[in-house]
Formats: sequence, C-alpha cells, structure tokens
Amino acid sequence: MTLGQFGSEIEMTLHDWLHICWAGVPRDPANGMPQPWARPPSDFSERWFVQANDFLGDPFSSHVNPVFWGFHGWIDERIDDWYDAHQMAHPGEVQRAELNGVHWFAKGKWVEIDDPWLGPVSHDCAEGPGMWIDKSVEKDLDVMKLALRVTVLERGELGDNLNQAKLRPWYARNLPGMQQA
Ligand SMILES: [Cu+2]
Repeated sequence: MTLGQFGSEIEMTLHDWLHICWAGVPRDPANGMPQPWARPPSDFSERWFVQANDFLGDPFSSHVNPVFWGFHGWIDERIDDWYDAHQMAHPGEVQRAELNGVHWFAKGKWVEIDDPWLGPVSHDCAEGPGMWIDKSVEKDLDVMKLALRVTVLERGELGDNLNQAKLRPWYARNLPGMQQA
C-alpha cells in the first residue's frame, strides 16, 4: 500500500469516525440550543467564533477542541506503523527524508508525491512583503468564505456571490445555468 493510499484510507475511515465519535451535540453559541445540522457551512456570523464553539464535526471549529489535537497526533503516529510494515516486508524500499523541516519520506515505489504539502513557508510565515511574486491567498479569508458559499449554497441562494468569484477558466465557463461573462 502506498503512502497516498494509506492516507486516504485513514482519512475517510478512522479519522472521520474519531471526529464524530467525540463530537458533542452541536449548539448555537448564541442561545445554547441544539442545532441538528450544526453551523451552516456558509454562516460566518460572529457568534460562531467564540471559544465555546469547539464542535468536532465542523472543520470550522474542530481544532478549538483539545481532543482534536490528541487524536490527530495519534493518527500521525500511524504513519510510523506504515513505515515499519514496509521495513519488515522489504527493508529499504521506503526511504526517510526531511521535507520543509518535517520528517517525511522520499519519493519512490511506495511514495508517489515528492512535494506532498505546502508546508509552513506557504502558510503562516508567508505574509512578509516580497516573499512571493504573486499574492498568496491561503489567508485571504474573504476569498475562502466566497469559495465556501459558492460550493455549498443552493443555486437559488447564491445571489451575487458567483459574480464576485474570479472568472473561471475557459473550459469551465459553460456549465448549464451558470453562464459567466
Ligand atoms: Cu481531522
């Protein structure tokens, strides 16, 4: 099993189950009322930003919950199990490597991607002037919110959100009912 296959298996099964296993009842922070469907994905009202909103079933809030860090650390350690299993079956076929300061693995038979994640330089430390030729958008919250609205809202609820989105590439401009100038 390649590292990518292993990652997808873990992500879609154990990882997701652990989120839901430890998730409490989602509540509206304004009044404590249970919200069966939790925060609507496109709702960024101020009240959801309170620390009490640490619902593990929503990527918006799950990282606020200390349990989140516990089981993600545990999942990270399963990567060593994957490495140990390969070492037992065919020693040396997986090579350790350091990438962007992170202990990882070199591209090879069992590791298909040699640049697997953006790394810290493209995230929190990337905002200094002159760091990038183009503007980094990872921390552009308005762009993220717009992208989420376009992704999750029904077409009838989109309003002018779509018009605010960047022009799509030519091959994606003719989806039915969503003509973009
Ligand atoms: Cu997670």
